[in-house]
Amino acid sequence: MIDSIQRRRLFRLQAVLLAGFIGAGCSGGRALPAQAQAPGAPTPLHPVIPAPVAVAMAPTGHFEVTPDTPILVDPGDSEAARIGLYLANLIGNSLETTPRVAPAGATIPAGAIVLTTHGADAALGEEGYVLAVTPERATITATAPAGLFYGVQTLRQLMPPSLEYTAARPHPLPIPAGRIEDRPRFGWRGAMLDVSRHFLSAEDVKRYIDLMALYKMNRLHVHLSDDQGWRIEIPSWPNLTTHGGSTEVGGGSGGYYTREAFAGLVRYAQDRFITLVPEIDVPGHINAAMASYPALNCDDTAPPLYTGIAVGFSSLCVDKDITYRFLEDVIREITALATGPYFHVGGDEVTKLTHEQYAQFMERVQGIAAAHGKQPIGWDEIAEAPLLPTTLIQHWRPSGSQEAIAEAVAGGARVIISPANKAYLDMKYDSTTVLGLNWAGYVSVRASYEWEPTDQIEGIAESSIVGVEAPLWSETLSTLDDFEYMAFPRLPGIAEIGWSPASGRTWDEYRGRLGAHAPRWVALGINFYRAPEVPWQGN
Ligand code: TNX
Repeated sequence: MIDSIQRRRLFRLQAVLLAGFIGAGCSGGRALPAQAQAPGAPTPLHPVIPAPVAVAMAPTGHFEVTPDTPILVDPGDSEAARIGLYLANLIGNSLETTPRVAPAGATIPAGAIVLTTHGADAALGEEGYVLAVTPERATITATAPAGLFYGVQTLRQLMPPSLEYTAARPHPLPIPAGRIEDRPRFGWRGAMLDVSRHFLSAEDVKRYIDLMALYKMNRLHVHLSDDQGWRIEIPSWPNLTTHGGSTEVGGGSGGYYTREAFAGLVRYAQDRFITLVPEIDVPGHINAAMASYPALNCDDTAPPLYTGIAVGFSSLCVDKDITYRFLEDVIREITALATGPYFHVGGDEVTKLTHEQYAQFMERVQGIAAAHGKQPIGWDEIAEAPLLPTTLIQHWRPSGSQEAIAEAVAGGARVIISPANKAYLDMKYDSTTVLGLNWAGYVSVRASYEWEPTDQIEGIAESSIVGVEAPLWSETLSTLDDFEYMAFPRLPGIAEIGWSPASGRTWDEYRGRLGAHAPRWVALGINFYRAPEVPWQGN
């Protein structure tokens, strides 16, 4: 619990230091070392995205990471040791040797990087951290492993972008001296991958997870089924994948995750403090399953597989018992693997049912998710059905369901904010973008950054918002390169909206920081869109 004294302390620090990092000619702030600036771009005082709550860079001085720099962790803290190793492996890319991770002794020697929970202020919460860098040492202090991990991501962004090259090329690794105190605004900082319209391999999803982690995102929602493909093995209903997973938009060969591969994704994400949120979209968007089992259809006739991009044409047969046995099996088998607290039941774009049929069905499917110990989530149409007290509503239609959402919120429901005209990464940047769709309009990098979660639903209080999410639908995306091109540079902006304080966020300041990430993305091999509105740095 954060007591009021701690809260006041944190706010005082915020007020003082926020003014320091955002105000242009602030005292104590300093420009980053020699990096070319595009004309007209404000010089970023630091490159960190999402912007931390409070940054005070020292006017001079830095800590130099060398092959002899140890990473010291609290004795017996195995999570801190694991995070230390993650940092050591990153640094190891850039040095000839990987730094050693060791338990800290009673006195901390000069020249160390330290990860510790000792003396951490409870007001930081589980995800907050303090990073203090002096010429003698770099110390990350947090109350919990997630905070240490996020402190490591900030430290990483303060090191040269060349850190990210995986082939060893020894070079200096200075970290500018200063102090950062940070904690997230929202607990849900999500991204969604549509692996149904086009399948992404587990390796590709892991890559996306790694990129999310760099920006302190903590929820990966995976859209595992839709009309065009069923992507997760369900042993009690094997045709779902052998038939329903055998194609994708455009007629390619599709694919699916075996149980082992899916469990591997859950673990990989969890190791990076990202909770995997599985979605099985029902009762619509379900042609792949109906094509796999005639019995799921009201007329007992399986439709053909579908490889187009229309929506709204399929629905489960809500009057049949087998429909609910199917859901029970699917949800049981998936929740046995997805160990996080959520299960997304979809519920969007249903045109084949009456309102009563839809409402009854959504009530029942929420009950099945809850019976497996999961908090149900539904796209915003679900607000028109009876809700369980735990159900989260995922807002997506810029002007849809507003009244129903407001009413549900008045009744205590909480909302994930992902407005299609701002947070949908599959919207084209502008009329020249070859990939993507534009039904919600063009979404420039600026438009995807310059909005407030609390302004999306009339009258909603911040306390009713769990956070934000950036969905990436894949009707038009077939390779990881395509996914990256749409996500970068917009994904980090959504991460910042989810993490950073609303006050002080401006496009003009942000675009300078964003531009500073280009060399890092080049080093990481990200296929990003060099939007002309951003002053990209370096090569
Ligand atoms: C709407 S967002 C859909 C998806 C499409 C997406 C394309 C939502 C809940 N439904 O089925 O893929 O638009 O942007």
